[in-house]
Amino acid sequence: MLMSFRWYGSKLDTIPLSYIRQIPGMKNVVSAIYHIPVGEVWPYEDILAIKNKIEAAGLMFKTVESVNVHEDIKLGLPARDRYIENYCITLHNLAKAGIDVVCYNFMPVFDWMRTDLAKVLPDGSTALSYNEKILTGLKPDVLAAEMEKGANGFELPGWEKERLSEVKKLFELYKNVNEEKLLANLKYFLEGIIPTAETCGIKMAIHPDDPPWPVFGLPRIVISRQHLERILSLVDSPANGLALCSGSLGANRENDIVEMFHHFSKIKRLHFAHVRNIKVYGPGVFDETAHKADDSSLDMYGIMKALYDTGFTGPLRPDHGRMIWGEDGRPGYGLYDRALGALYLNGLWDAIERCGNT
Ligand SMILES: [Mn+2]
Repeated sequence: MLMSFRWYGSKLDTIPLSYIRQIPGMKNVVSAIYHIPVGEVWPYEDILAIKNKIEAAGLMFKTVESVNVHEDIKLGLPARDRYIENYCITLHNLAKAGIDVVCYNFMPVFDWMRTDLAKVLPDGSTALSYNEKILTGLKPDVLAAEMEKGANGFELPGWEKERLSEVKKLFELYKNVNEEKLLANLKYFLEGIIPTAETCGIKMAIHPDDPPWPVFGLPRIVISRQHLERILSLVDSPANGLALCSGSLGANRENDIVEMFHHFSKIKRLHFAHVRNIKVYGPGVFDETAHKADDSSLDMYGIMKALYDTGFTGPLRPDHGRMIWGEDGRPGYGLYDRALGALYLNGLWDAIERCGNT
């Protein structure tokens, strides 16, 4: 297991790499190139520049999250071939710089979604939260505007301005795309990029849809064990793998998270782990919480044990955190609570390892 921390680069992130380096057991940084528009090639020099910064701080840069997939690929439009070609060149450039895991998602129009970016929890901390009831009757562009307002002046990952200005047009285009069509478009994309990933030694990791159910009537194809199995079978290659995210998949209590981590890690198709806790109040209602089990719904110990037992060596990050101790930052991506999350997971791992070796 390679303990990792997401960082948005020196221009966009408020957290210095030197602070990340001080989190006990922190080894690897997960980052991306943010100034290149979705669909265009990431130049090797730009990747190298960020890698050099990270390594100068005493950390590794082995994992990219995300190389986003252009909507034309998800929609199956003719321009997709050019974007797939660009994607392959980006993979080559990343491999040349030593990256071996690339995360992406295949969610139409919106990336992850919440209805409150700063819900006050009983202890006074604030957290990302979701309540289906709030969404009912809300127009997609109104929600997009709300997300932007609540983002503290930061651009949220997956909620880039150029994408959101197109919301209405995109909904029109997605009218003819159902689950099967979206899956066929994913297959086409994977057939285009997996041979390149294989050649250059990159493991692709698809992130589950968050939340794990359809929103605004848009299709979702990465929300259950059956969906994940189906995606792996679209192109049966070790390079076609998963980024399991406990907080995303776990919002649907029918998903057996521990079993999923165990199974997909055992068959060596789990390439990236996002381990965070949530408190689920009922279908379609949840808050993001601290990793500790006291007031949350998911079995963090069970997940870490599943990873340990199956010999998981890939990157793992604590994913999101709450805002605590007066910290002001990008919702979900402050320093303090994510550092606590990493430490909690490292503690579990150490204990499991000690028990496993006696
Ligand atoms: Mn995640």
